[in-house]
Amino acid sequence: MTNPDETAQGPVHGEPPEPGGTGTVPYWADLAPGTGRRPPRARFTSGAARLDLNGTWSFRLWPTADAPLDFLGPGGPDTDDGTWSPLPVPSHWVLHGHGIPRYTNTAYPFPIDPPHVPDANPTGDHHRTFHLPNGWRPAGSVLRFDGVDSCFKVWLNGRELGTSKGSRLPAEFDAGRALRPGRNDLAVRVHRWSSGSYLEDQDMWWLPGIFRDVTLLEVPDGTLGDCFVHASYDHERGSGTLRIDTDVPARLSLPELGVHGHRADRPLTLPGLEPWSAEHPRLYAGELVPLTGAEPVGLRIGFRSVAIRDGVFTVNGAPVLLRGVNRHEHDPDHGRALTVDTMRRDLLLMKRNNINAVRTAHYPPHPAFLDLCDELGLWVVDECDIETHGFIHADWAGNPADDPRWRPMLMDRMRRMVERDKNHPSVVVWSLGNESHHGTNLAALSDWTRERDPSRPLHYERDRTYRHSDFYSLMYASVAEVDRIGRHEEPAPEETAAEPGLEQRRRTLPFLLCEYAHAMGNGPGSLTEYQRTLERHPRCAGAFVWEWIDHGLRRTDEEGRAYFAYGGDFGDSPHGGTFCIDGLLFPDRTPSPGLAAYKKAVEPVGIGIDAAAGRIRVHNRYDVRDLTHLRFTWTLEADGVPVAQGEVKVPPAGARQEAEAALPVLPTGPGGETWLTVRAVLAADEPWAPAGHEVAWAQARVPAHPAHRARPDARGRRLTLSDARFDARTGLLRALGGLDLDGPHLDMWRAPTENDRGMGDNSVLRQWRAAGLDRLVARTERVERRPDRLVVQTRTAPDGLPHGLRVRQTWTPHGDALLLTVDIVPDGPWDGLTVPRAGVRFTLPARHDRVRWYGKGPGEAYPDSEQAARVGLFAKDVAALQTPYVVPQENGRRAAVRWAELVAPETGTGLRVEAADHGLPFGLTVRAWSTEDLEAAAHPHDLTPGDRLHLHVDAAQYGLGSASCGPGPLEEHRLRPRTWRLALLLRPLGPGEAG
Ligand code: IPT
Repeated sequence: MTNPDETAQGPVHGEPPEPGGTGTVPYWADLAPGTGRRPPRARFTSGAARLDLNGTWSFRLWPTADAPLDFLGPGGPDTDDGTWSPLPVPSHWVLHGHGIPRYTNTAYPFPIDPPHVPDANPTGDHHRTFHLPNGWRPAGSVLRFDGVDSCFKVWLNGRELGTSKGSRLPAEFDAGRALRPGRNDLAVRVHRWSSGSYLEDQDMWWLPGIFRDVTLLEVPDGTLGDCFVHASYDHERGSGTLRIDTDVPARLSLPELGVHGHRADRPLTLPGLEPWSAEHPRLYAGELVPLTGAEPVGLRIGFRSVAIRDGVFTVNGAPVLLRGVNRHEHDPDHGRALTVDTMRRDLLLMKRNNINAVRTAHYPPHPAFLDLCDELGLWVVDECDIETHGFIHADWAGNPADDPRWRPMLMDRMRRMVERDKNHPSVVVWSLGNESHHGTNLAALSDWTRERDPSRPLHYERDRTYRHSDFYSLMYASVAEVDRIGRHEEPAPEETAAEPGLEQRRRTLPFLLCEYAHAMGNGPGSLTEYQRTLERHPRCAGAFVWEWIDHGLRRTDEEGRAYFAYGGDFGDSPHGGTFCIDGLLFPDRTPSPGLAAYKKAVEPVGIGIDAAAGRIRVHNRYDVRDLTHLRFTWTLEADGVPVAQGEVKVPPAGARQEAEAALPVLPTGPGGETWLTVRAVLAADEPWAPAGHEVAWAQARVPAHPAHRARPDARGRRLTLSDARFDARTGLLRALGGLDLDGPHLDMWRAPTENDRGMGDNSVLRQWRAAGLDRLVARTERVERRPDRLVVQTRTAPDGLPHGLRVRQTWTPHGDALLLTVDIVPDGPWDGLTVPRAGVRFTLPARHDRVRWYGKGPGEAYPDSEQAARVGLFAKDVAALQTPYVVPQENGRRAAVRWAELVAPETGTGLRVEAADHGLPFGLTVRAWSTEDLEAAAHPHDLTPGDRLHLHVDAAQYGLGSASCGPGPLEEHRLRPRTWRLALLLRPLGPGEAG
C-alpha cells in the first residue's frame, strides 16, 4: 500500500458523458444514477474563469414529480405570476417555509417498494437567470452542482443538460452548447424522493434542495480536466515520491522543493521533505501547467504513506491512534447547507478539543471541508453516500447492496467520491458507506476502489466477514470487548465461523471502533476508560464518538421563544423523535459537557504528578510530534486561591515516549486544602489555536502547612437549635436563622437521562420505575427533640412494594453552624437493584441564585464523566449552572463539593452548606425548578423558574454510560444500595458573611 509505483494508472483521460435516459420509467424512479453528466474527476481550481451561481433564485413547489414543464419556454418563466417566490441557493426549501423537514432514524418515510416512490413527491422548480461575463469562452463550459437532494433535472436556456441522483456528490454537465452570450436561463427541477433515496437512509433529517454550490466553469480547449496526485513518503529515507497522472500533458512546479517545469507524470524523488500528518499538516504549494497552453492549476500537496503493517494502522511508518468523531453536516438554521465559516468552526473546535480524526458520517462532506482538513490537520475517513438501513424493516429482502440491478447506482457514488477526493492527504481511509448490511455490490465497490487507489485502506463495518474492509470494525462495543479485541481474543463472528480463510484474515486486521460513546443528552460516560484501553493495544487504530453535533433545527413557538426541534416537532410522521439529538455540540455549536470530557480523555499528553517525590512524569501520546510546541506551567492553590505559580522545563520526548521533570520546591502554607495543577499549553500560536491554549492538565493534592488553617472554625455567632425552626410533626427544617429553608427530603430520583432510558431492554429507567423509585412515599417514625439534638427517623418506600430506605437525620449545634448528619440505610429486598442517586434536597427562596463553591468545576460532572472537572473555587448564577440539553434531563451536578454558598446578590444574605469532613464531599445541584418539572419538560423553554430554588445534595449518583445506543455505565459506576452518610454544616449567611 505504500509503494507509489504500485498505484494504479487511473482512467483520468476524458471519458464521454453518459447517454441520456430512455424515458420509459421516470428518471426519478429508474436505476440510472444520472444522465448526461461528465465523468467524475478531482476537485481543484484552475486559472480559468468561474461564475458563482449561488444567490437568490425563484422557486415554486409542486406536490408531485410529474408536474407540468411550463417553465422552459424562451425567455424563461414569468416568476412574477404569483406562483414563484424567492429562495436562496444553496438551501433546503423545507427550511424556508415550503413543506416540512422530516426526521427518521432507520425507517424510510415512504413504502419499501424499490425503486419506486409515492406519487406524493414534493418537487421544487428552481430558476434563475445569469449574464455570461464578457470574454467568456463558452465552448466546453461545465455546469457543476456540488450537492442536490435527492434527484434533479437541469435545463439551460430550455435545453435539457441531464439528470442526477446521489445527493452528497457533485454532478457536472456540459453547458457549452446551450450557453448564450448575455442573459441565460437556468432551470432545475428537484424531486424530494427518488430511487436514490433508497441509498440515503442515514439517521438524519430528510432535507431536499440544492443545498451545495452551483458553479459555471469556463473550460477552454486543452484545459486540464483531471489529475491524480500520488505523493508518498518514505520514512526510512526521509524522502517523498511524487507522480501526477493528468488527462492532458502538464509540467509541475513545486518551488519550495526546487521543482520547476518537471513533466508531471514522471516520478520524482524528493529528499529531505516534511511529511504530512494530522499533527503536522505540511502542505507544499505547487502548480500544474498544461502543455496545451491552457490555464495552470494550483495544487497543495501533502506527502504521506498510509499502510497497515502487521495488523497496525500506520502513517509514514508510525502507528496512529484515531481520536475521532462522526460528523454529520448540520446547522440549526440551514440544515446541511453549511458555510465555509461553519466548517472551519467545526474543525477549530475539534482541534482545540484534542480530536484528530473525522469520519464523514455518512456521506462525503462539502469539498471545502476536506481542504480545511488538509490545512488544519485531521485524519479523515471519507464515507460514501450509501446507507440502506431501512431494509432492516423488510428483513433485508431487496437490499440494494445485494441486488445487481442497483450496482451502477452504488458504483457511481463510490467513483464520484474517490475521484473527487483522491488528492486530499487528509483522506486516509475510504469507507464504502454505512449500515447497508451485506451484498455483492459491496464487493464491486471494494474491488474497483482497491484497483483505482491502492494507497488507502478501505472500511466497511456491517459485513461481519470484513472481506470488503481492511479494518475489523464495530459500533458501540463495550470497554471489555475492545480490550478483548485488542488482545486478539475476541470470538469469531458467526459469519466467518464456516470460512477459516476469511476468519484468519479478519483476525489480522487492525480494529476501528467506528461509532461509540453515543453522545445523546447527558453523557457519554467512560470515555477515559475507553481511551486507556484503545491506547493499550497496538491493534486498535482508534475510535469515533457518535456524534459531533445535535441535529436540532431552530424554531420559535407562538410566544416567540426559540427552541431546537427534533423528530415529530414539525408534525412529521413517522419520526425518530429525539434520536437525532446525540452530539458533543448543541445544535448551535455550543459545546456540551461531553466535549470537555472527550477533550480530557483524549488529551495527547499524560501528566503524572508525584508531589512527594517532587517530580512530574510526562507521557507524550502524540503519534508524530514531540513536546517542544508545549510549555508546562504549574499553579499552587490553597482552598482554591492561587498562592504560587511557575514553569516546569520538560525534556524533549518523542512521539509515544515519556520524560520526567523535577518540580520546584513548593512553598508551604498558607494552609487549607492545597492543590498543584500542571498544565501543558501551546508555546506559540498554531493555525487552530493561540499560544497559551491548554492542551492537557493534571492535578494533585499536596500537603499543606500544618500550622495554618484556612478558615477559623467559627466566623459568626454560635448557633443553637433554637436558631432553627422545625416542623413538630415531620421534624423537617422550616427556617434557619432568618432564612426560609425547607428540607431535607430524601432524594433518590433524577430526571431520567436518555442514557437512563436506554434502548429496548437495555433500560435502567425501566428497572427503576418497576422498583417504584419514582414514587417513594415517606412515613415519619420518630421525631426526638432534646436541647442539644434533634433526631428524625423516617422510612421511605414505593407504593405496593416491600423495599425501602430508613433515614436518620440528626441535627446538632456546631460552632457557627448546625451539623446535619443523614444516614440512609436500605431496608428490605433490594437484591440486584440500582438507584439513580442518594441524597437530600431542600428548597429556599429563589433570590439566592448566586452560587459559589469549592470543589470540582467549572462544568458538570457525574461519576463516569468527571475527568474534565478540576478542584477549584468557582462561582456561577443558578441559570448558568444548568446545561440546556435539547431534551431536558438530569444535568448541572457539580462533583466533590466541599462547600457551597447560595447568596441573594441584592442583600448578600444566604446559606452556606459545607461538608463536615472535606474528605467526604458531596454532589451539588441547584435549579430554579423541581426534578418533576425537569422530567416533564419536552424542550428547555418549557421550564420556567419558580419562586423557590431546589438545592440537591447527594452522597452518590448513578453513572451516565451510553445506553441510549450502547453499553450502560461500567459496574463501578452503577449505584447499588448501601449505607450512605452525608454530614453537612448549614449556616445562614448575613450580609457580608459570604466568602
Ligand atoms: C448507528 C448508525 O450508524 C448511526 O447513523 C446512528 O444512527 C447511530 O446508530 C445511533 O445514533 S446504527 C445502530 C444500529 C447502532
